[in-house]
Amino acid sequence: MKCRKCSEKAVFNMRQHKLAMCREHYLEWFPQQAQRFIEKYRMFDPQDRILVAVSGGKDSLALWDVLSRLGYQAEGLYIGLGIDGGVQYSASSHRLAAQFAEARGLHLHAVDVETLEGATVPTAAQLTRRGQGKPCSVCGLSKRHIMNQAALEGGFDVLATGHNLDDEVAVLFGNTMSWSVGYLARQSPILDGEPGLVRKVKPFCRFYERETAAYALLRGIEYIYDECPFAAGASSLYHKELLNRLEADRPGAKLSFYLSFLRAKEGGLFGAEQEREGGLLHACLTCGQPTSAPGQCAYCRTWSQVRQRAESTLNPS
Ligand code: Q46
Ligand code: ZN
Ligand code: ZN
Repeated sequence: MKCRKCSEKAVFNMRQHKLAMCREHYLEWFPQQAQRFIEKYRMFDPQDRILVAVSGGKDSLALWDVLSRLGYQAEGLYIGLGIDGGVQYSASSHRLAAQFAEARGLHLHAVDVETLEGATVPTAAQLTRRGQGKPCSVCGLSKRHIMNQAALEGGFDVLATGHNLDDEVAVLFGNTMSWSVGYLARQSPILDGEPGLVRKVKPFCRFYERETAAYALLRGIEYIYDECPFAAGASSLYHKELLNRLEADRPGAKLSFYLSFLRAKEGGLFGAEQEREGGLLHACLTCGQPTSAPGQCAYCRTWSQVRQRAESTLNPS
């Protein structure tokens, strides 16, 4: 197969776009596409300061690489969750993110959850029994809170995450299966900021996972191959498997599902009211971040419960 642009041997074929390219042209095409998406969804401008949430995986490192190549002012944020899982997941991903930043002279901010709150995410999940011992619920809420706080405190205009099309479509499919209208209404390439909440964007939301993986590989980016050990058995992985089968039979099915959804939303499918994050918001009494829960936000409530439980385990009365 030949490259569409130069007739050299193609190294990567995208059936869904009927497009094959050589290494050089793929590495040129990919950031150009990202720039198109950034402009199309009005994500940010060159003068904006961007905080990229970096997990050490291929998507977030590829995103940071692309934004830097495009000339954006992008700094990274790594959140240490304290997950080992027999593969030193957090330690390895932190090392790879730091190595990536150092090699390119980029600035990586790091927040360690255990240093901040006194316990790792898996310990917190055990102590609170939130999510039946699976740390994903404590993990998700902690990441959202810390990302928002770091972006606001650092004076960033926007927080960018590396979610790709496969991620977005799996979430869309899951939320459609359960008709979670509130979540569907807020699923978007951009979520506007409001007082106390930073603007969030997903510049890779139209790239297939294998496209971001090919980019990372061809750019020689070293990233963590292991999934988080707690991801096993997640329904999103099952949905991804189903959707991969659909895509294999009908190339382009995922992209068209996602784009049709965005078009329907633009057409007013959910109405303006539901697009606000979490209904009526007020400031959390402890941290000041906006929350719809009475009194404290879920993050502060969860972590104060963790501290209480840890204390009563250490000093049983
Ligand atoms: S939520 Fe769950 Fe992920 Fe946190 S504990 Fe791992 S799998 S990292 S996106
Ligand atoms: Zn070429
Ligand atoms: Zn709070």
